[in-house]
Amino acid sequence: MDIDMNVPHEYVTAIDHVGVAVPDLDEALAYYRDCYGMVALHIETNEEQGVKEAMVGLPNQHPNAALIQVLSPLSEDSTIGKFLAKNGPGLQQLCLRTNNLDALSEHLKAQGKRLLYPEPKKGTAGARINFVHPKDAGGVLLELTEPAS
Ligand code: CMX
Repeated sequence: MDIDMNVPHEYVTAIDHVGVAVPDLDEALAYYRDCYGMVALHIETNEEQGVKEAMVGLPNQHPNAALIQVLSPLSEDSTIGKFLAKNGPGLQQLCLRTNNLDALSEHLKAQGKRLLYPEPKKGTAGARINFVHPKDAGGVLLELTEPAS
């Protein structure tokens, strides 16, 4: 079968992570460690997104394997704070990795999909990120991330 390398789906390279909203980051990290032997591979505070977050995985996993992003709110009126108030703890997002966020964004916009930000914002470890509105993504908040090189 011939594969057209120019079609937009070639811009999606991996399932990067699933994001889980939690009220208490340390409690959540203890849960993943004690129950599954998973560890925080990266922790950071992202003021713009209103979160303290951890990327959780297995200590020796493949560098490209999908992770769990544990998201705790910096305040009650942050996105995660409001999500917790409305839904309680749980799955908040699915994130796809891309090697060309700009091209993928243009493709999605041409399909009538609403991106939340007119321009990408800063995500985990300096990645460029944007989101597809859950109403345009099958009821799932879909993050797109282009990792920093
Ligand atoms: N997953 C699925 N559906 C969701 C959702 C989510 N996480 N968040 C909201 N929705 C749905 C709601 O159920 C609601 O549907 P109904 O109208 O049928 O009830 C609709 O979307 C609007 O919901 P809302 O409660 O009014 O939510 P807001 O408009 O306040 O916010 C959204 C929704 C997606 C715009 C907001 O969550 C957002 O800006 N997200 C992007 C930023 C983000 O998530 N930052 C934290 C993570 C940071 C990171 O990953 O780095």
